[in-house]
Amino acid sequence: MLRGNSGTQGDETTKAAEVFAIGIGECGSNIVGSYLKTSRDNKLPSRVRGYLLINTDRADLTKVRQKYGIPKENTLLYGASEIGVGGRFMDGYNAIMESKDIIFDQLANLGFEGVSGFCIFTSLGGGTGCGGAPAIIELLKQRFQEEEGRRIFVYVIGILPFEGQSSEALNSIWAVSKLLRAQLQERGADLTILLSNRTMLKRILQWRKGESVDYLRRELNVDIADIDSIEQMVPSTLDEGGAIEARTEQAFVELVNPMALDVVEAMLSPGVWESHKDVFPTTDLADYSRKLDPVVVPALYSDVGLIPDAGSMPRQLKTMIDYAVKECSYADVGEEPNAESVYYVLSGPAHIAKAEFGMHVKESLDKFIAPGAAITPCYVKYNTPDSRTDLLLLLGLPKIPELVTIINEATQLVNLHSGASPLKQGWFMRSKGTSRKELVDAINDFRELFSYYMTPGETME
Ligand SMILES: Nc1nc2c(ncn2[C@@H]2O[C@H](COP(=O)(O)OP(=O)(O)OP(=O)(O)O)[C@@H](O)[C@H]2O)c(=O)[nH]1
Ligand SMILES: [Mg+2]
Repeated sequence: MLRGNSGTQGDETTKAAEVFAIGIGECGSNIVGSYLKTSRDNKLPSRVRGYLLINTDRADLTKVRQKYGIPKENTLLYGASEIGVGGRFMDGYNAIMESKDIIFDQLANLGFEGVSGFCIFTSLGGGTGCGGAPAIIELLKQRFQEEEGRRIFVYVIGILPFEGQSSEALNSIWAVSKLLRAQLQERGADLTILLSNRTMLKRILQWRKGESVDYLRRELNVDIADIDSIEQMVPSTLDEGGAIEARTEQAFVELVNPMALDVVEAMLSPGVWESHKDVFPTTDLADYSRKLDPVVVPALYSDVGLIPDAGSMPRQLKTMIDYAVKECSYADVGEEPNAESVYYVLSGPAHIAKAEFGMHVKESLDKFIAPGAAITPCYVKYNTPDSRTDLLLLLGLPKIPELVTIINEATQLVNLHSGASPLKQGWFMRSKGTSRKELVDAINDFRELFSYYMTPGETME
């Protein structure tokens, strides 16, 4: 009997997709590192076979190892500089390409052969991760799809910058455009999941007002009178070059990282085997990319107070969806995201996480999606009556108003450094490692992809 049970579990585990996690650069390494530190028994969920944290910055890698207790073999220093690439993303891109062999050797030592997919964690505003992520994806796709003829999925969990980081806005635009263009050649990310530091910070400040004020007051040793003054801090801590003061940024990052981890956990959850839960239909990480558009914004509403006995369930579900879309998204999608696809995961006790509610969920989602958009449900039913109810929404290609700000910040920066003189244009090569043209093309890609924000014909020359 016992053997029979464990046999079933074993079969389940081998059937379902296994993934490998890669954290690249400082942000990517921190996110994976803090995930490990906060997860049960310091272990990865059963579907995650292994992980590797890589960086071009020796000091940052050492810091991450110490902070999160990461074994040495799960980290790799690569590239020529040892001090990072300072936001020069083309150097980040080239460093991966030049270190292909040592990266793949280490991945092989950690058992990456045979996995179904990869999750790459990175910021989109730096250099090592922003430039390195598209490069490593190209290499992984080449290796598995072109050389072995085996399809793999690659997800990028990309962090958009805080407000007022114009140089990072430009990097982010380049990275997303690069990932999408590479996808046309089957060498890009299958899903780019956008989490925005500015939105996460906004949410945290709203939800945990008192706690956040106390924390920032302590960390920054400043007198914060109320929540409004924190919201003013972002602009007021910008120096003349437009960069947030490092200390403030660090404090913000510590505030938002737990929120980033929650969504990763929620996405993995349906595929993780647990004795007291049923998932319908069977869902694992690989399914998301089959049903969603390539750019995704998640929304996570945790601990939803749904009470079937207390009044109209359709109305309660509608309130839940409204709140999730408008208040719980990880990049602000505004009131009318007009998403082109949606995946939802409703988890909770048996009387709540049930397919019968699907019709109402669908009706409630209607005003947030484009006509004809596909909706894919998943129910995670816990056989413990007091389990919490959570709703995860994955919105495929939604409108993202904050991208307008990002596009404008990036455009301003490009204009600032444009001029007839080659000396002036030297800025692009010096600080990004690429030409002005490549950046202008990336901005124009964005304008087209998210064209609903732009007036027609508004492209850069
Ligand atoms: N949410 C979150 N954002 C972070 C974290 N660390 C850095 N960032 C953000 O990431 C961006 C900077 O990117 P990094 O990850 O530091 O850059 P990198 O990939 O190490 O590249 P270089 O330092 O340029 O070599 C900024 O927008 C930071 O605010 C983190 O732990 N969590
Ligand atoms: Mg770095």
